[in-house]
Amino acid sequence: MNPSITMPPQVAWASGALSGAPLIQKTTHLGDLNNVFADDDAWRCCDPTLAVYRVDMFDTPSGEGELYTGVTHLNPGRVGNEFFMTRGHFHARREQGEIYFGLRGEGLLLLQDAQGQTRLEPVRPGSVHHIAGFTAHRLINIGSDMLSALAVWPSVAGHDYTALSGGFALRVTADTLKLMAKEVQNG
Ligand code: PAN
Ligand code: ZN
Repeated sequence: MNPSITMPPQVAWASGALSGAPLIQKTTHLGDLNNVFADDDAWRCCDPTLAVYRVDMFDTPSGEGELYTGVTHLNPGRVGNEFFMTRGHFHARREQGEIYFGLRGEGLLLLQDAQGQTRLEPVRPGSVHHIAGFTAHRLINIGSDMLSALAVWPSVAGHDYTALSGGFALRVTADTLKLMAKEVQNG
């Protein structure tokens, strides 16, 4: 009997481009990110039609046990002193985790647990990030090029954007990077 062969879809590791299967794409513009950046005056002065990030997802089945695969492409930029970032969320089903893989660019993954404790992981090509359940997550682009990261998550996880609509407990600006550099120097 001949083996049945199916060609899988592809991710181009260097760019994060997805191909070979139907996609769902969603672009988030600055105008969509009301109350996300700390400096509201700076946000109001920005062009609301400017694209901040785009998520490309394979259009795969949803339901218990199914996984989604998507790539976030986050543009470089700032609102005031704060770097461009995704809105960030807890999963609606809090126990559901997720894996991120850095593909290109230079960024940070901001993680915040249910008690409000935060930590940062550098996102670079090849980095692997295990986002445990009950952990809010946000990507931040601290470089001057596009940041792209691949994500795989349970389709049932859902997104809760309201729990942290008042903001994450940590904001990342150029000053934060200086402090981080000092910390690395001091070991
Ligand atoms: C990612 C995020 C993506 C966009 O696919 O949804 O980076 O970020 P926001 O959803 O916070 O706007 C993911 O974490 N999915 O669960
Ligand atoms: Zn998520």
